[in-house]
Amino acid sequence: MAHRGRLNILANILDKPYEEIFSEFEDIAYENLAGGDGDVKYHKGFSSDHVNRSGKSVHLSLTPNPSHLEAVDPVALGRTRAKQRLRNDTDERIKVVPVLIHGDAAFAGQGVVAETLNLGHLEGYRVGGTIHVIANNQIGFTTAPEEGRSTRYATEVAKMTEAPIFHVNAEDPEMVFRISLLALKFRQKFRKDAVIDIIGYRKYGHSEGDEPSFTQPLTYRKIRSRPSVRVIYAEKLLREEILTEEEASGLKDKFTERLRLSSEKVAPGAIAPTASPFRGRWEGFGNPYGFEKTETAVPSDLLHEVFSALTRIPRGFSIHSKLGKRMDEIGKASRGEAPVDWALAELLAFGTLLAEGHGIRLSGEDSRRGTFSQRHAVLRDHETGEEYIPLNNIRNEQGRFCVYNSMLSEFAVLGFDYGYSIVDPHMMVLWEAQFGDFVNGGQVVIDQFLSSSLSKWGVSSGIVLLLPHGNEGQGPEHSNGYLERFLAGCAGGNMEVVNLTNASQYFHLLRRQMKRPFRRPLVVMTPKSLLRSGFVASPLREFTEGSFENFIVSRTDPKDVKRLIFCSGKIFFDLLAVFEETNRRDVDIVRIEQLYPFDGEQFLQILRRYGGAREFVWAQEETRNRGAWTFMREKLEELAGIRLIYCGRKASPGPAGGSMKQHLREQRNIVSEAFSVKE
Ligand SMILES: Cc1ncc(C[n+]2csc(CCOP(=O)(O)OP(=O)(O)O)c2C)c(N)n1
Repeated sequence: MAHRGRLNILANILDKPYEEIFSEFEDIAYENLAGGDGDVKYHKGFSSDHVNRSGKSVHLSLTPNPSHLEAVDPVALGRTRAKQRLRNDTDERIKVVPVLIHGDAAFAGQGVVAETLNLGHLEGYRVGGTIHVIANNQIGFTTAPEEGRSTRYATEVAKMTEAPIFHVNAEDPEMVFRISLLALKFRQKFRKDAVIDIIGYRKYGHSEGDEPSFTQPLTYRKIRSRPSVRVIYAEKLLREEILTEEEASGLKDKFTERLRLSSEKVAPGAIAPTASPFRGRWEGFGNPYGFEKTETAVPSDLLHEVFSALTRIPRGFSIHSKLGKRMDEIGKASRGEAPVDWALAELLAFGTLLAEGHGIRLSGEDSRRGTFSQRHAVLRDHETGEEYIPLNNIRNEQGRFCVYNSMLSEFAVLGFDYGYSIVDPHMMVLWEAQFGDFVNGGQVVIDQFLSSSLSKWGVSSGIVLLLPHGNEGQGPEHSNGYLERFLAGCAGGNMEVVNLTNASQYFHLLRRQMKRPFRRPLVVMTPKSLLRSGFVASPLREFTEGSFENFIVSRTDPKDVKRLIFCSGKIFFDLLAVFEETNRRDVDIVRIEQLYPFDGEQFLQILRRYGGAREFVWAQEETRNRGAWTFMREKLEELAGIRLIYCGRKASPGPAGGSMKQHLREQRNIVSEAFSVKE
């Protein structure tokens, strides 16, 4: 919900104790936060069980939301869908109902509203209808309706889903109540959205303290002389002889007394500690980030069980002829006759996790086949169009693999998947960008939720972002997953950012994500042209032994090394070509696979092995103002007391140029400089 009325909802609908709310006003509750920086009181979530008069219990849960209006909409829907799954409510979707409370200006103005309306009825994202309540006070901060929308009603956008829209007078509480019931019944019966537009006014200025008559003098003159809804309603009840004067004022006095008593209780130490957010399914996942190695290798039997599921095609099912070749490749890899490429490593990670009982949800644009035709997670019968998902046919008892092609949106879909990920730590949730740069459209979700929700609200997520990244001469678009932006948001072990160079690393990374006693968002810069390349492919034994490595060094004998080249991701292969060609004994390349959290201790241990190294180079293919350079420079120089020489593209407004020739020339220059440049 929006900010306005939030404390009211927390106190009166969710029964959040007034003492707790008052203590937040006094800033006392900060002492009780479960770590992190916290947030202002009107952004926080809360859950409670409400027992009605007939003794039935309803669990109510308010999702924490940032100030960025409407950004929480898809998050709440994703959370709803995950909760429906946990309650086996995936057919009817009537046990968990999402309710979104909007402001009128935000509902008409924010594009994510339309995205969310569109999303909520698609396969993979369906929630059985959302109830939208517009707290329509006919103003947005100081902006009048005619300045804020081109339509008469604030609710026009909802017509796209053919939702019924009820416009109700806010001064008639009984009508609001009746319409709310009607909307709920409609939603439960038809499993579609319903919109309740409650039209009223804002009594005071924006944020209560503002002076509203600077901008709306006439409206506020009228509002000041208007009796409040409480007074209007009390008068009606008096007229209808439902209440007496004494009862009406008694109710008011009782409530004021309750507030007074609660506020008196607020003193340091008087408040019960805030309950840990790591309860229920999150029990045991409240640990801080740690670099301990996680066992992620799998027994050969398990690996082969997944291999055979990947190549087993149901009798009579005809696959596309080109996929027959892919099946042969998988067969060869399973026999150790060919290395395992990136796409196959991913399927093996998914398959082994599923066999171990984890559910997996992968969503993104064209993710079922894969943008680069690499994944083929869903096969289609070439004659009938019927679909078959090999990963759902590994063994009888296994987790379910849910893979969806999303609608063409990043904001709402990433928000939805993030919302899904905060419900169940045992389920793996992945969101994939078509190309890394489109993550732009989901930036609000990244800044306001993904990177900061643990610190602000104690809300953990293990969501995985797959962002195709790398300069390949394709021009300014399609080259960059905005690595630098993720790194700029890193602090306090809030998320992991990796840029990997081989398939088995990816396999161990994905498995590690589900095997640790904490959850953090994981941002993976993924390959494009290298997806099927032998460069990143790994031998089979690397899947049955070993684990994820933060750093990879090339030499076993570092004593002759005078120059160390640090890099991350795809540029390594260009460096490697020269390294092998020139057979330089005095140079080594250190791949930094996990950029954040950065294991400084392990890095120093590696550095100590290269006691003779005097020159340190950072090589990257990204432009100087992008990639990991600024982030790593400060880190490495401070940590190790070294000076780094930069070898990479010069700073530029765009992430890459438009010419392939220029791209190749620049790539060659970076590499030759990395081996030869002097400070
Ligand atoms: C995306 C975004 N832009 C701007 C703001 C600043 N802002 C806070 S409240 C508000 C007005 C919102 O009006 P409305 O949606 O009608 O809700 P109301 O505050 O009137 O309840 C604005 C512009 C914001 N919080 N989020």
